[in-house]
Amino acid sequence: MKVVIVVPTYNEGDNIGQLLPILLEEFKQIPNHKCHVLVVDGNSTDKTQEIVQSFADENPNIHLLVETEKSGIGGAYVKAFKKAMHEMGAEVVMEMDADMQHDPRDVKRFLAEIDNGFDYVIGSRYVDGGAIPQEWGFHRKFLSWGGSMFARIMLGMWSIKDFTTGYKATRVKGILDRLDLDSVLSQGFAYKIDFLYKTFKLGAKIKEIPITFGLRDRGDSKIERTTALDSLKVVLTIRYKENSSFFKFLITGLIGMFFDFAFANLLKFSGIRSGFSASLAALIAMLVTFTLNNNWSFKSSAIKGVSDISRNLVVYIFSSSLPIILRFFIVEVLIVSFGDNFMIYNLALIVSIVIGIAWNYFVYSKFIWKKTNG
Ligand SMILES: Nc1nc2c(ncn2[C@@H]2O[C@H](COP(=O)(O)OP(=O)(O)OP(=O)(O)O)[C@@H](O)[C@H]2O)c(=O)[nH]1
Ligand SMILES: [Mg+2]
Repeated sequence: MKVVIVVPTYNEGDNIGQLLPILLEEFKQIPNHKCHVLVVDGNSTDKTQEIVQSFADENPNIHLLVETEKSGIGGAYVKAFKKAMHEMGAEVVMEMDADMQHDPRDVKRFLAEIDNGFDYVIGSRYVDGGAIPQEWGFHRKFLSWGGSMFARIMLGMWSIKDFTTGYKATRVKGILDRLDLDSVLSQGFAYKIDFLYKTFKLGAKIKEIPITFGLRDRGDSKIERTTALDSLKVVLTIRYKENSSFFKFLITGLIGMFFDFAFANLLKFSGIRSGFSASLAALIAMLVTFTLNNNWSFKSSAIKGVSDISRNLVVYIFSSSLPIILRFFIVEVLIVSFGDNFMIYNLALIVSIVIGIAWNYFVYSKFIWKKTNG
């Protein structure tokens, strides 16, 4: 297969001249694949481009792509992936740093897993046999490990251990050629989390292999101060996009509560009997939330037409009332069992609110605004 190893560089003049000859030597040990290197340079101000160009002049397997402007590592990879796929005919694309932190002698281990049928091979620092530099300070260790753990929990991808590693191999056919490269959520290091998630969602066969992440011994780190924040933003954006109707449903619930309180007071003080005011306010709040849910939270499956709306509104009011009735029993049972005090009462309220949210979301999304195929 044709393999293109993409190496992003920004002022890596001290490293790239060391890496390229090692890679060329390695390629001799991988005779079953045609291996190429594509260096994508973010318009370095040092000698990186000259060094790579002189290698490219001598070796048909080494290529240089120069960005007119540094666009961040994510932006650089997107440009290079496009060139690798559309101009170079890559069947496998690899990601590798220029600063020798990724051992170039591991390339064959990645390709062996592609040969075994895997689509996406991740060089992982957090599986057995993998390692991060012992010299890293607590801060960096914590950010790297904690970041992966956070992404793992938030994205529900339990099978993956290392979310931010930069050493990978991806099959083009069916995987990279199905990713929308232009909609990448970050131009910086956090693109890695975004692509990993999207590749996972495509149903790629993923394999994590252990790698030892070395220490950068020359040149400066390009990792930006904002990387952690940017990664957080990417993880939350993915979660929001996947669950936007749930978040909108929650906000609608809060707005409903506001209407409930406002009308309960407004009606009572305009002279209507308290009991009626309270019940009428609940009904008004339900009409408001039904309208918001129909036109916003579940907009893609919005109900139209008077008869459909009326029928579903009745189901809505009925089903939304059930958790309120259940609340009576939860509060009573907990108080009888654990004592009648402020803490137990409010704990019972929280339990019933959580049950209510879960029940309502279940009924709304599965029955009232169920997704129709297509
Ligand atoms: N083209 C391009 N390459 C970049 C950019 N930012 C970083 N790189 C390259 O991406 C690779 C990874 O960056 P590093 O600074 O090594 O990040 P790191 O390995 O997480 O951090 P260190 O351990 O400090 O080296 C290196 O080869 C960089 O030269 C960029 O904006 N554009
Ligand atoms: Mg590095």
